[in-house]
Amino acid sequence: MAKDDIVSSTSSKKSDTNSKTAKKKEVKKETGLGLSNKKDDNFGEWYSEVVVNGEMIEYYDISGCYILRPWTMAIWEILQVFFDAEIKKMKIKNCYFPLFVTPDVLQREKDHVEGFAPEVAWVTKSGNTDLDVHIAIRPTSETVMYPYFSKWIRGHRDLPLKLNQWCNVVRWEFSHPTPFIRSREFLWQEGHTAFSSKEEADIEVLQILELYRRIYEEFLAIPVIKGKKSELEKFAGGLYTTSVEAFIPNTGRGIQGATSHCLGQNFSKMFEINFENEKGEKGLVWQNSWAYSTRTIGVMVMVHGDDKGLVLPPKVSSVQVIVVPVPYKDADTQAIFDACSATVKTLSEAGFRVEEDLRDNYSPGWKYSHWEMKGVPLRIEIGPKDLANKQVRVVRRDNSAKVDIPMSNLVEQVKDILSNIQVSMFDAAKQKRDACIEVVKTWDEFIVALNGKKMILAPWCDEEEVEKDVKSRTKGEMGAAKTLCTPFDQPELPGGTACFASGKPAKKWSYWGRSY
Ligand code: 86X
Repeated sequence: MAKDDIVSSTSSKKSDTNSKTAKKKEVKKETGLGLSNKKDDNFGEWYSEVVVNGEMIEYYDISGCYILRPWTMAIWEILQVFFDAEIKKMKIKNCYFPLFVTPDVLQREKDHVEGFAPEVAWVTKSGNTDLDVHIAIRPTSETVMYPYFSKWIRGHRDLPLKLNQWCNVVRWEFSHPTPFIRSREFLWQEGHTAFSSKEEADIEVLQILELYRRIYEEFLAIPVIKGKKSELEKFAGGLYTTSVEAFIPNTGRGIQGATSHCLGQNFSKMFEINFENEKGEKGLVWQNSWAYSTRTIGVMVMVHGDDKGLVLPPKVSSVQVIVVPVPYKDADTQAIFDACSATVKTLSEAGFRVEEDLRDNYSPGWKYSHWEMKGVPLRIEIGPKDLANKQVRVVRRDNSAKVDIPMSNLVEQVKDILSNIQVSMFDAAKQKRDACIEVVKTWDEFIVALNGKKMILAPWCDEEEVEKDVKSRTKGEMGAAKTLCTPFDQPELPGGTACFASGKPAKKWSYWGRSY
């Protein structure tokens, strides 16, 4: 984006076309602002463009790897502060294990690694020398951590052991990479806990899942469904998997938002994580593991973004309010700038994240587009008229609503508007998501709904063979349909209801659809 171009384009009158679209294109060409793809027309291209133009991501010269810019990291840190404080209340402690794993340790739990092996990245050299023993880069840390669980846990007094780490992991995926959603390196937290009883482990699985729900619903303003994964879709190394599932209306795909697993005693058998109980009897610990990743941010962009760019929920936006001076030709520019700075001072003292854009080489209109692209929830404009009337003009990013508010009442009103934005972004996303949910009873209805990009709620016999059959009967260019989850919140299932796919007696309602 060349600044000089912008200044000349806004001051010169070389535009000679009346066509609105041609004019728009010209602005785009000269300023680099605006998106050339529309969300509803070309979703994939729109997404790539919005994460870059919104200054969240920069592409890197390794496919599937992305630079996370400050605009992204600020969101990640807000989620991190929340989650970290919550798990500390649960007496979970942070730690850090090494990035590298020996082949030995990686393969200790063969069944767990087998299917994933092609995704593991290896260090094979130091300088020009081939390493005698190649070293793997962690794709997840079960095998890294559990040998030490075995060492550290002796008796019941060593339990529960509750650890978490904030780190990066590498999975060398070969399917189409997408910023945040499927990248070869990503950031996450991984929690790993060990208990003396299954009951304690079961409770924690749901406590963590509730925190994941809150991240999506309370922070990112995205509705999710809590539920249990099918045997086919669960983490194969574990006993059962719970998840929060989100939905992307534009693509008609479900997306796993975060997972909380009960591992049962599978890993404690493999890694010999034993303890002696009060009666002196030996037992195997019960384990959980759970994670959410930077994928959360991609889901947020996909759900809320629009044709003007990102739309950030106030709770996670690093800038909640942007103040823009609007100095007309003969106005007292200094007085307007002073009013902007005073507004910033008042709002930041009241605890809002607020910035002013006083750059003199950009026009107000350019700044509006810029901060809209970056998704700042609220814009405050201050011009000569506002100054005279002791008011500011406030413009919402989510619905473009404009109101004038008296400077005397600034803090209270901004607070109300921001919390209103947070709520209405969630409500709008929920309304859109709910409109995509289709209840079906038969195979024919299922196929119609699937082609209509729906998230399908269907009665199911809960047989693995039937799920495999649904997968193979729906596979094609768009990818096969599978179960997303069995929601904990089960609608009534009248006796005699048949499975939509097999016709056998249905055991439960499950969500089905294509997914990421
Ligand atoms: C599954 C399971 C589990 C701790 C979580 O979902 C929460 C946090 N881990 C992760 N998974 C793998 O086990 C895995 C293993 C290898 Cl070797 C790999 F290359 C990729 C993997 N991907 C996922």
